[in-house]
Amino acid sequence: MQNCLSIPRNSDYNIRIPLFPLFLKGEQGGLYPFGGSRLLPKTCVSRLTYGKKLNMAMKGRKLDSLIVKSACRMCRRACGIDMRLQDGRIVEVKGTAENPASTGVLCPKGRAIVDYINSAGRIRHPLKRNGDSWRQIGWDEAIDTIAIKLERIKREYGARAFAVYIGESASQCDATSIARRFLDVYGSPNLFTGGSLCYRPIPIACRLTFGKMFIAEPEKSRCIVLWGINPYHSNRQQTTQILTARRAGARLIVIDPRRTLFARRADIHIQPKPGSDCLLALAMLNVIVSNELYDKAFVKEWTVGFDRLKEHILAYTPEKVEEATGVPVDVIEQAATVFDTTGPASIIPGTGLYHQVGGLQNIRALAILQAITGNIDAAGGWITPIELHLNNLALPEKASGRPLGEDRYPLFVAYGRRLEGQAAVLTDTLLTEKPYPVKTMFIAGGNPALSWPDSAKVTKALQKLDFLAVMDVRMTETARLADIVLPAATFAETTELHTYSESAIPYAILRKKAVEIPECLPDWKFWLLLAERMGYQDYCPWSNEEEVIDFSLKPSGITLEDLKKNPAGVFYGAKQYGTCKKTGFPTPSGKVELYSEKLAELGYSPLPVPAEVGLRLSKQYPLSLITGARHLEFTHSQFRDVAALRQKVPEPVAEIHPETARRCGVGNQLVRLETANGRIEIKAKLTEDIMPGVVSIPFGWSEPNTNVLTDWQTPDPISGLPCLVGIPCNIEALRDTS
Ligand SMILES: Nc1nc2c(c(=O)[nH]1)N[C@H]1C(S)=C(S)[C@@H](COP(=O)(O)OP(=O)(O)OC[C@H]3O[C@@H](n4cnc5c(=O)[nH]c(N)nc54)[C@H](O)[C@@H]3O)O[C@H]1N2
Ligand SMILES: Nc1nc2c(c(=O)[nH]1)N[C@H]1C(S)=C(S)[C@@H](COP(=O)(O)OP(=O)(O)OC[C@H]3O[C@@H](n4cnc5c(=O)[nH]c(N)nc54)[C@H](O)[C@@H]3O)O[C@H]1N2
Ligand code: SF4
Ligand SMILES: [Mo]
Repeated sequence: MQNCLSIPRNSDYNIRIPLFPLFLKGEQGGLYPFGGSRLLPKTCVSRLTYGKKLNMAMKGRKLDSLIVKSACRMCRRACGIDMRLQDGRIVEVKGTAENPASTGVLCPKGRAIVDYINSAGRIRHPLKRNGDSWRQIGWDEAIDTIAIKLERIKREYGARAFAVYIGESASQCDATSIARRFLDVYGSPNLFTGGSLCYRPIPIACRLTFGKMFIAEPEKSRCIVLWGINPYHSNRQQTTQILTARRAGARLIVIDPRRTLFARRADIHIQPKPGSDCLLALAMLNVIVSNELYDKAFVKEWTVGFDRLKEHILAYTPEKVEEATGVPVDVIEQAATVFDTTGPASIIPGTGLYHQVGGLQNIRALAILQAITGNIDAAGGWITPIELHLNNLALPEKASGRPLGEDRYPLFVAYGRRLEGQAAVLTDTLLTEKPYPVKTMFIAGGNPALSWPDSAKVTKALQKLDFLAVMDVRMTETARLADIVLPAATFAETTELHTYSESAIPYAILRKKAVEIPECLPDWKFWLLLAERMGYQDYCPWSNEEEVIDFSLKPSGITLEDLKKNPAGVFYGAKQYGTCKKTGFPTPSGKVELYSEKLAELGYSPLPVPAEVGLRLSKQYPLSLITGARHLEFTHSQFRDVAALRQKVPEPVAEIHPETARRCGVGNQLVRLETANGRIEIKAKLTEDIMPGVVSIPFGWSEPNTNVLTDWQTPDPISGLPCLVGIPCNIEALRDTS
């Protein structure tokens, strides 16, 4: 391991950022800076000793410009932040210049942290349902009530009748593994996370193909393909990397039915019909293979199943997929050739791809594209994320049996270090009590009443529970259904460990407690309190966050002290290229598995095939609906109550091409949008930035709630992720609001 406390000498991370910040016009208007204005310093050792200063502040001493260096958690990117404290309050937040992932830049959400922390909507006390209203209670009573319920449920129905869902937000702060530990002791296998709807097809497809995870390294690519992803809104750090590569001359291909900001600046913008991407990828493979453009040496030495792949893709010529994808033959040929001949190249896939029926096969197709062009385990292609080796807070033994969903989605359930349920089956289980009753749930860091497909059904299912406890920072649509609501601390009110393993930067930082709201507790604290009340303290031996972090860090080679001494974070390793070519790929064959025996064994197609229900428009529902386009200003259902952000995006709109609008008889006005699952009313916005025949709506708004229109009945058959794009719909005019 490298010396972890300074930037490696041959620094990959010492990226020169342009002197003048680059401004981009946002898709919803407004100018946002991208890129900092400085050279990253050689060392991350900060001038401030965090612990000492914070202790002084906590003792109430006035410190005029106390800066706490931490990492933002308004989304999962963890940009470095300098929080300025005055009189025990955060008064200003700026980007940390020396953070290598964010280089001193914050997005609008990060710049609104002060408003978020202090927002009027914060829950500040535990609440207990009292008919239609809430009664303020103390933590003792809340924990007591939950403990008594859990004891009774276990007696009457068995421990597996208790399920826990940890959504995207709390999964970023280790609440998942502490909850796992609690469930192990209690005896229930039914832990679910946001992974049920998010991202997981990518690591699963990588593991099937390469035996392990790979991620793109766009900053060193000569050709970047943004496929079903819109990083300008969803990943600010990646945006900077792409722009850096672009400035150095990288080619850019965007594959998206919408003309996103990057699409406008791309060399090639392909607009496939939603849900047709697998066909498109197979046709690109066809062009590359039939023109013998692939990396012959790599294919020969490092792959298995190439002959079968070759035979399989014969049927998918550009001519044959032209109609189904809507992409002209010459465009497919051009994209395939540019991708293949402009190495190193990296495809970055997003929700537009894995929120399809067939999402996992889509990612497999892209993994194969990367592999046969030799863009695996190589700089600027897909590279190995450098994980920090940490202790898992969950108990090591698999104590509590098989979770729900294992029979249908075995690859999903078995993906992690511990088994995890697939929530795709949970709503039905709650309603039907099959295969067995689940009577009690605890939900933290997620808002499934709004973020899971088929909201009407989810709401009914959550209402049917004997008991529901929700922990959140604000009163959400899900919390409103609960019997007990617990006030969560935000990331500025607790200390937690963050590592940047997803961003190819081997960097770790402590998110730090800067302020305190007396009754708002961090998630880990809730689990420890509950464990203590239930007599499980021997299994949960920690009493504060530092002990928890210390335990996690034990095998890593860095210590809590290192992190405290370096409040802007530390490097813990160096990027690696070409290691698999030395040691072999960790698959059964030791090679890249273009043909997957594992998929064949489980009864799935061993080579990527398009989903049968991919394109299923009808006379009744002639348009294709894509849901979920991210707003730069919000994270899923959060921050609509933060005024500075809401001002920028006051309301949701349905994007529709003027030609389609004309055909449907609608203008810029209120419309009714309907799918087989439900209908909503929303304002239409006519724009040429979307392909004809497609309607795009965001999600996370309570009014209208997009997930009234979606369902979890036809998920991806391998991963269980819901289909949230390419949904047949129709649109009709309501009254005129223009
Ligand atoms: N600001 C902000 N950032 C976020 C989040 C947030 O809520 N807000 N959420 C975070 C999370 S958890 C996630 S999962 C990521 C998601 O990040 P992204 O994947 O970037 O999410 P989207 O903005 O929905 O971008 C998906 C793109 O796919 C396109 N698309 C839709 N259907 C299809 C299709 O059939 N084929 C193709 N090729 N493209 C299609 C859409 O037009 C859209 O531009 O963002 C993360 N970052
Ligand atoms: N139609 C449609 N539906 C989708 C998607 C889509 O594209 N289209 N995307 C899907 C995807 S990719 C995802 S990831 C999910 C996201 O869905 P969710 O995981 O439900 O995400 P959020 O709405 O951000 O809910 C997070 C909640 O956690 C709370 N919170 C924040 N910090 C903390 C904390 O430290 N502790 C606790 N206890 N709570 C905290 C927030 O206030 C918020 O209420 O939605 C999915 N649903
Ligand atoms: S991208 Fe924005 S919200 Fe996400 S961590 Fe960075 S500053 Fe915070
Ligand atoms: Mo997600």
